[in-house]
This record gives sequence, C-alpha cells and structure tokens, in this order.
Amino acid sequence: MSTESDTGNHPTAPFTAPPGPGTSSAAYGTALTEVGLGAHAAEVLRTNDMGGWTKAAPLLYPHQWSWDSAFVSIGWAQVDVRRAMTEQERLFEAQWRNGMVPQIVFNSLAGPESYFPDPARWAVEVSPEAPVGVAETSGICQPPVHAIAVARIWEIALGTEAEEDVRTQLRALFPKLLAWHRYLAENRDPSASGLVTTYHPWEGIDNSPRWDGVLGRLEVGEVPAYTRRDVQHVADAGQRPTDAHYDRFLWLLELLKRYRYDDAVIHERYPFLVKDVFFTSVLIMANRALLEIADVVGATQAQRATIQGWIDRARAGVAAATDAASGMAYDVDLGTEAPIQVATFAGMSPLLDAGAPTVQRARARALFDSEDFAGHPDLRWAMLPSTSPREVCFDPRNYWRGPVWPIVNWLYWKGLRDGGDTARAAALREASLDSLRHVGFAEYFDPMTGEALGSAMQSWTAAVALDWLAS
Ligand code: 2M8
Repeated sequence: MSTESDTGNHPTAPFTAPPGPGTSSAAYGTALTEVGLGAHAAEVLRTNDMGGWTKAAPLLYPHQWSWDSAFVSIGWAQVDVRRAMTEQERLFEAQWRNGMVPQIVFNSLAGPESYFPDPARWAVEVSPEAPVGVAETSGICQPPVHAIAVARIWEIALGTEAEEDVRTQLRALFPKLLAWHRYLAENRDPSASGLVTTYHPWEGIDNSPRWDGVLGRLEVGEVPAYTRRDVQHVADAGQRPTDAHYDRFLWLLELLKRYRYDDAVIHERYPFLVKDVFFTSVLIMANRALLEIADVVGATQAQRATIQGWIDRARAGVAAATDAASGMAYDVDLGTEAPIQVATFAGMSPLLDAGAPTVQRARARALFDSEDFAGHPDLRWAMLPSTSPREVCFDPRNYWRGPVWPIVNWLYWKGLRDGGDTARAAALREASLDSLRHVGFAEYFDPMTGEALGSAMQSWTAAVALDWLAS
C-alpha cells in the first residue's frame, strides 16, 4: 500500500476547498457552471490521491474502499486513463486467494487512530485466504462495480494513444475480475439460487432499514471495547449509524473472525445471511461489462459461457425475488426465509440489468417515478432517495435511511440508459448534475432540502460528476 509520503498529488492551480458538510445547498454561493463543476471534481480526486490509489474521503475514510475505488477510477478516466487503471490494479493486489476483493485495503502508514475498525480488529490472518504480507485488509467485500468501471475506462481509452497500454493492463486484470465474480457466484451462493449472500451491513449499505429485522434478532455477545472514529469527523451524529447499530456491526465482525472468514462455515452457522437483490443486480451489470472486456482481451469461449451462465442464473434469482403484487425486488432473509419488505432504492434493482425481462423492468420503472420514490412531490430533485419517503423509518438526514446518494443514482442512470430508456436516463443525469452544482461533492444529501451531509470532498461523488459531465 502506498505511503503518505508518496501522495503524488498532481501539481495544479491552487485549490479552493469545496465547502464542507452542513454547508447549505447554496454551497458554492451560486450554482457552479459545468466547467467549474468538472474542475472542482477533478480537484477532489487529486486532493484525495495517494499516488496510485485514492482515499474515499479526506478524513472520514482515509483508506482504499473497494466499490468507492471502482467509481473513483471511472472519474479518473476523464482525467488520466492510465491512472484510472492503476487505481484498479492497486486494489486487486489485495485480492484474497479465494477471489474476494476486500471492502477496505488499509493504508498501513495511516495508524490505528485513522479509522475504526482497524486491521487489528479484523485480524484477517486467521484466514488462509487472506493476502497476508501483501496488504492489510478487512474481511468482507462490497458490490462488484469494478468490471463496470474497467469497461468504461476502455471505452474512453479506445482510439487514444493510451489504447494499447490499457489493453495490456486489461489482459492482466481480466483473470482477476473473473476470479472475483466466481467468488461471488460460488462462495456467496452455495445453493446456486442466483442471489449473492451478503454477510454484513458494511458490505455497502451500512444502516439501511433493509437490515433492521435481521440486526434486531441478533443476540449480541461480548464485543471488545472500542472507540468510534466516524463521529469524530461528522459532527452531527444523527447523520451516522447509532451506537446500537455499531454494537451489532462489531459483534458480527467477531463472529466472522471466529469462523475464520470461511464462507462454508459462515453459511452454516452465522446469523446475518441475506440474499441481496441490489448486490446481485450490480453483479449482473458487472458480468455484462465483463463480457465486453472478454472481447477486448480475447477470452476463451468457455470463459464467456461461464459468465453468461452467471448472468442467467442471477437474472432468474432476481426475478424470483420480485414481489408479484408490488413489482418490488426484495432481499431474502435466510434466517426466516422471508422477503424483507422495506421500500428502499434496492427494490428497483431489475432496472440495473438492461437484459431483465421487459415486464419486470417496466414495473420497476413505474415504481422509480412513483410518489414512493423519485416522483415524491417534496423532493428537491427527481432523484432516487436511499429509502422511500413514505417508509415509516424514513429519515432524510441519516445515512442510508433516506438521503440521496449520487453513486446510486449513477448506477440507475446507467441501467436506464443501457436498457434503452434514454429519455428518463437523460433527465436523471440532468437532475443529478444540477444537484451536484448546488450541493457539491458531499457523501450524501437531504432529498428534500438538498443539504450536504456526511463527508465533504467524497471521492466517488466527484467521480460520478466527471462521468456524467462527459456522457
Ligand atoms: C460507508 O461505509 C463505511 C464502512 O465501510 C463506514 O461507514 O465507515 C458506506 O457508505 C460504504 O458503502 C462506503 O463504501 C464507505 C466509504 O465511502 O462508507
């Protein structure tokens, strides 16, 4: 992992820091022009650049996060296509032997005070699969946006002087991407249901109400004492998960460690096993992208057939998890075998799969613009909030329980566009860019007021702004 001393921040004009969290929606005094937005976004990436990898955010997230870094490389592609590929290469250096790409690759020089939980708490060396001696990582993973990012980088590199370099990098990365997707299709789905099992809220959507039922059933055992670092950076703790959530997150970590991060044992004994429709739909989108990369690198017929098989199985899994009455795709709680019927952004996951059955997509599309979601009359912008404003647990300021996350909207924008719904995709892009011009590159924002929340200068928010500007 890179060091603080080789931050490699590119020499640029003096940087005026974008406004921080809590800044009103008139974050920049007046809304930025397109040029201003792009310049600021690139500056956020440069500021968070550690020379080969990018911090997810300057203080709150000072390490390399898996799906953040995938989005970040999409942003880098607009600035420097080779640097975009390096971001992915660095992440995949920390890939586990079983193919898993870890949620966090720690900057070993940042010190234990920089973020909690730190490598000592994860103690991944208990697993024979961990990349011990190569990188310090956490022991779980996040949605597989990587192949989607790499396909986008290739699209941008095509026809430029970087094309052949990038093709060479793609050849080296392809087997790693394939191993990553195989890990998700096999280790995370031993029953071949088509749906990926998620083990932990930190696998992406931390305190989403999707997990409340499972977390509520947990009998929390002894968790070694800990100090939360996140609330030291986000002054308003109401924007972050509660302590009760953290106790449960940490108890789950203790169990994963006890089971040596062994997927077979975890599937047998562990109490947080959720068949995740969003994670699975991102994997479908990623496998479609991997087929595009397969063409570029000259993959074998057998490899292509394997990827297509994963797509077909996952598509059937998402279809089976879609509620006939409402059209919502629901996660399945393996503890009760019951669907988790909470109205969140994940319910419209079939829109992420451009090849999903037309009827299923049409129903998801209607839900998307219904008053339960992006069509709610009180929204500042017609964007998808993380939780429906009509859900009882909706909280417009608390993390994944209501705020808008630009990266989620980027995924839906891509799903709409690739599925041929170009007018809706264009409108979502417009609304998203307008929101970013007013809000800045906050981690997330209040869907009703547009108030910037969480961390400022969040890398992945800047990255999707760059991609939207160029699209
Ligand atoms: C958030 O999660 C981290 C743990 O991974 C945290 O709250 O400390 C989530 O939004 C996650 O999806 C994201 O990858 C991470 C870094 O931006 O922050």
